[in-house]
Amino acid sequence: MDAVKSALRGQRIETPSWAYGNSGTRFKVFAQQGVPRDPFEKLADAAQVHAFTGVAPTVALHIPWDKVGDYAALAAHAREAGVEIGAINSNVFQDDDYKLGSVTHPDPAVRRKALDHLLDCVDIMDATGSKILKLWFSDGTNYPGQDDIRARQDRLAEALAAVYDRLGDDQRFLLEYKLFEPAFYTTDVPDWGTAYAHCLKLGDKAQVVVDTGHHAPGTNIEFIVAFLLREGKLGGFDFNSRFYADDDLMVGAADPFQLFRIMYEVIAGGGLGPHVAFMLDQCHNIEPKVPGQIRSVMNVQEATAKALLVDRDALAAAQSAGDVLGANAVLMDAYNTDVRPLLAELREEMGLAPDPMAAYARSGYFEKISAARVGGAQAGWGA
Ligand code: PSV
Ligand code: MN
Repeated sequence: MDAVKSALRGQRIETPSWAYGNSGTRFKVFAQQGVPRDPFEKLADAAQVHAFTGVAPTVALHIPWDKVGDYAALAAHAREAGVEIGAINSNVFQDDDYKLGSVTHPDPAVRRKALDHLLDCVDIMDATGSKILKLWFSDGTNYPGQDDIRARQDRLAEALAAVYDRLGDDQRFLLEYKLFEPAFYTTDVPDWGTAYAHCLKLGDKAQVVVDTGHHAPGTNIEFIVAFLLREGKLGGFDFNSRFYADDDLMVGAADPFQLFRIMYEVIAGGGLGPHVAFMLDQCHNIEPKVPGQIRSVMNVQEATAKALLVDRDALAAAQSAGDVLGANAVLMDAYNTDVRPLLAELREEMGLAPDPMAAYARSGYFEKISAARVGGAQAGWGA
């Protein structure tokens, strides 16, 4: 039990700055009370999630949504609030120039513009101390014949190599794949295999990030996790939950069993450590933001705790004996364990309240920001 607790105490879960702003769907973005007006206020909210959970000490930025004049000052502000800047997420999907793609666009001038943005993001990493650049490209085509599939791969490879060469020794990039959307016919990085192949060519500082919402229904994500970890190419996760496509719901909400299976593979593959970044990429359309993040962090902790409880010796014995039902029972025993008392105890040992949701509600923070953050433009997904 001590080993389980120590692993849970050391776990780090990164929250995304964009989760604290208003969000919605293409149909409606819903405004909420107390929403941050700038990146500084987003960091203040993220610091609350860390204060109540004790395991969310870093915050991912999205550029240009979190553009500021002085990134060193932003990093200093984060530290004062009790958190640090985590991954820098590039954004080459919201400019009119990118209608036909960014780094894979047929026009070299647009490709140059996109690459310059990615290189700027590395400058921001230098200024903030961030070690991870997250690359997701909306690039693809909508119609057969629209562009040359192979040429687009060449352009992608060229851009990735240029970014790779710019990285410092202790920096890395994580390439994110997504099955479809916004392109519908071809996507230039549609799956883990494509991301893996590009990263493999480049070297150790290029790894794959698994966004749990970016697969076809029924995909065995834990297999992908096991494979990438074995190859040293699992750089991190964008955790969220989905019922249909890229729903961006709270991680573990739709399918906690899947999250458990993923965490089991992470642990079995030795991935529960700083070399795999556990990031949340989700938006809270209808639920309040800070508690939404706290709940997600707790969901990841619960799945991790259950996965840590798997009796690995009993499992290995059942597996080597060909005991199909016995092996499955070992896994299910761990999954069916109520780990909430264990986590409550751990939090008390860490000097935290046993129930972070209740403690946050009692803290009065929401009432405070609702009263203080009046006027100005609320931050939102895409702004
Ligand atoms: C794309 O769907 C994505 O998962 C990428 O990580 C983006 O940066 C993020 O969503 C924006 O929420
Ligand atoms: Mn993502």
